[in-house]
Amino acid sequence: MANLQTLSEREVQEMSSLVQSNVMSEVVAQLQGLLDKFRTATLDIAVTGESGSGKSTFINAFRGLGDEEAESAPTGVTETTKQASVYPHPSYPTVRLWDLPGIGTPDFHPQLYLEKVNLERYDFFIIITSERFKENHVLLAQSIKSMGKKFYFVRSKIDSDINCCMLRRGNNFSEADVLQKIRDDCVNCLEEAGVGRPKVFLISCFEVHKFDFAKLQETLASELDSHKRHVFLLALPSFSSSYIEKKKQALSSIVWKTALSACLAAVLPGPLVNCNIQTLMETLTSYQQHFGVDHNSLFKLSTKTGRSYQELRSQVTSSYGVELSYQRVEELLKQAAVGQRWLVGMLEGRIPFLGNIVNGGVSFVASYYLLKSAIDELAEDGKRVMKAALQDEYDTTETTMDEPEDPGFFYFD
Ligand SMILES: Nc1nc2c(ncn2[C@@H]2O[C@H](COP(=O)(O)OP(=O)(O)O)[C@@H](O)[C@H]2O)c(=O)[nH]1
Ligand SMILES: [Mg+2]
Repeated sequence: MANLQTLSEREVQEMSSLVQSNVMSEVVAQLQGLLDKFRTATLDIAVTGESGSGKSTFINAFRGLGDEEAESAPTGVTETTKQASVYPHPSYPTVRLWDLPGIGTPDFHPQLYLEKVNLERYDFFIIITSERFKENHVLLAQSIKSMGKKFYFVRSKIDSDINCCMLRRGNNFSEADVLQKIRDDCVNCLEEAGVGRPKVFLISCFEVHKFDFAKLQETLASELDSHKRHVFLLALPSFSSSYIEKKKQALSSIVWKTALSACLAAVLPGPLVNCNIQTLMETLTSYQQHFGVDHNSLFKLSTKTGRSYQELRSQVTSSYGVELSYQRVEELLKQAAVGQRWLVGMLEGRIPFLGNIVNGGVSFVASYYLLKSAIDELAEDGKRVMKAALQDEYDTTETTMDEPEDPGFFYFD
């Protein structure tokens, strides 16, 4: 069950100032505008490197796809195009990965290249190599930096390196030593070429749960601003419980805004009446998708992993994982309202009228409690589903990450 103590002092204060300083319709408009920013935030990630370095494979792995799916970027093909190709994330189309033309030609000119691929379009660049970093990588990184954008160095196909060493060295083999050697080599190469204190992520697109793939994603998330970070975190694949936790944190950080928006909209006159149930139903449906427990996600996962749909479905045991109807949400909301008297009391004391805004027996407290419980319980469902699907491959280590910063109510930029 959700712990309502999570409604922090700061959140109550923000809520109080917002509600007291504005007329209701303005509050609703501001809240909805703010939530829309989270929903519609775009993220454009450019992936560049030499032909054959693994750009297209990386783009597929990042989007949670294999190489052979309908929406996958073609891999193992020689690049002929000079244009960037765009690949939206299958579930979060505002997160787009761009497959950039190869940079290997001897007459490579970074500035012209960046103009041609339209540098301004991207939030940041991933520069991939499957061998040593060369002059072109460094020239490109310097140009990207001089034009005010960020880049990250990635060394791909680490699984191949490990396998080669294992074959060559037999029992004398230490994976940690091989990784350290590759890392040192990459860093030295870049330092010699004039890149100060480079950070290099070692990855395998065939074993994304190993090496630095998760670290790369965490680093990218931590360097994005709050709206972009929100959509980025939701787009992370669910193959480890640590990623599911991050999605949970991202959704929890805006849950009181979502609840407030739904319950205030319902007390305005006109066509918005009862939109709280509708909004809550839509929100709960989106939560099911975020945690991969809706019909479509389960079906896709079943096809991908060869586990039966029924087996995966049976892992979804929370009351929020069912098919949602208007009546069902109303019922859940009524249940949520029971036993939350203390919070109603607290809010009434602090924010007059908020605790008992009632529309058809529904209040902010019940909406908040419903959404918070749903996030917690669907996240647990999501973990059980992934564990059943991936079995030994499922990573249960839970790294902690600072809660995404809440932009608050007074920054409507
Ligand atoms: N072992 C291994 N092979 C990879 C990895 N990433 C890509 N490849 C292979 O490298 C080849 C080139 O990959 P591709 O993504 O088409 O490279 P691109 O030309 O940069 O887009 C393909 O045969 C991929 O299967 C990886 O992480 N590990
Ligand atoms: Mg390619």
